[in-house]
Amino acid sequence: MDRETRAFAEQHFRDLKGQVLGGGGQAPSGVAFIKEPDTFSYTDFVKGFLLPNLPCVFSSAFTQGWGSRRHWVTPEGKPDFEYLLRKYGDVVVPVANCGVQEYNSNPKEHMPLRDYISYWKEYIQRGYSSPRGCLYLKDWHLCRDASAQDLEEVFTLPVYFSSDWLNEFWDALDVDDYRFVYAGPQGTWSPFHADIFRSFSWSVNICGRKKWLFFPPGHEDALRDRHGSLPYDVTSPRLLDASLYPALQDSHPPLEVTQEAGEMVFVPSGWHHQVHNLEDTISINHNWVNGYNLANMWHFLQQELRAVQQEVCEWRDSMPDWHHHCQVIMRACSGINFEEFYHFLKVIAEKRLLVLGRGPEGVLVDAVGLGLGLQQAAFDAGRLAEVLASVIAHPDFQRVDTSTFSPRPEELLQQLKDAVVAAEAL
Ligand SMILES: O=C(O)CCC(=O)C(=O)O
Ligand SMILES: [Fe+2]
Repeated sequence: MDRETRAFAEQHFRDLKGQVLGGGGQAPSGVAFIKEPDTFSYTDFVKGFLLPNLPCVFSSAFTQGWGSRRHWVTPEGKPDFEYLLRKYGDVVVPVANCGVQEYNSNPKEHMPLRDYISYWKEYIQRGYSSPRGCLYLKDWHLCRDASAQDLEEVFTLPVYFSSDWLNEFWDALDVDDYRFVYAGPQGTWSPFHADIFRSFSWSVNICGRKKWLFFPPGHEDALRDRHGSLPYDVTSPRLLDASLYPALQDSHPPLEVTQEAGEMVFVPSGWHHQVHNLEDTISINHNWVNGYNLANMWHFLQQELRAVQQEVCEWRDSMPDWHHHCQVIMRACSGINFEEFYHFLKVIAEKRLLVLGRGPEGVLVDAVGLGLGLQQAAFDAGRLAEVLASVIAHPDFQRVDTSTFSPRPEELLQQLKDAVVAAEAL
């Protein structure tokens, strides 16, 4: 990030006055297609897509050099099953059954990739059907199963997506990540959803094609049924039944995108989407959060807590540690609670403080191994300070026992504020 981009982004957030990135309201008439890597800078991405929170598609020229595009694909553009078997046949992968709805997703089982590929080959031979149903390999954490050297061969993180705090945090803890491979025959699909924690995502087709149906934030509300639930499949004819979906006449058609082989889709924060594989397809998908959508994540966590509190409100007066239980339930349902969110902010903030504290020479040494420039660190510190201030002011965070936290949240906030002031001159 350069100085000018930082100034532009900081002004954008000042103008928002604490509101989250939108992209809602009037739907754009189409999704931009970016052709030329040489003429599209990080600043162009920030101004055109990250800040306005709008989707876009990058041409296959952006992923030209990726090893997976050479090795995982046959000359005919099909998945190279033999290569994948040799390389990853024994790895156990998660597989969802697209034909079975369990709440708003599909039941998952685990099997060695070898077995999934046997299934896939047989599915093709039988003319794209199987008594086992339509199985989709989803959320395979390849980065956990392959060596770093191997991964260098697979893909290169595009600069546009390089500020990725979710994976930075989980890598620091060494427990999880949000980097996935999806693979499945024509007809596999992902039900209607918005991404975890209102993260951004990016998705590259290594081979095959996907159809994306996008709804800007808020537009999903017109698709709710009479109980307020979101549909599982927005293409279902059930949605035309006005007694089931009373607001449907107010809905807008989705923005439709066909993603070709090698192309990269940017999914903005809080946009609901549904995705269909139009051919046998393998993709790499990452979820990511950074200074641009951090406030969206925090906003989402507050909504999640309110939903839990509403759900269990009848025990509020009779249960002494009701608030604590709400946090426990929230963690079970959403994967994170307020305490863990603070921990996330802390881990990310401390690295920025280290870089900023060291000054320009420190960045050259970069012993934190972040490749984090001063302008990026300064921007991040500003975003962290804004959201941390809001966390500290939240009554439910004030109920969390922070006495053992190091540093204490107020201390961390002060450090961030000091760093932001010191970084103004950078
Ligand atoms: O490719 C798919 O099936 C789903 C991808 C997705 O939802 C995402 O990348 O956010
Ligand atoms: Fe998604």
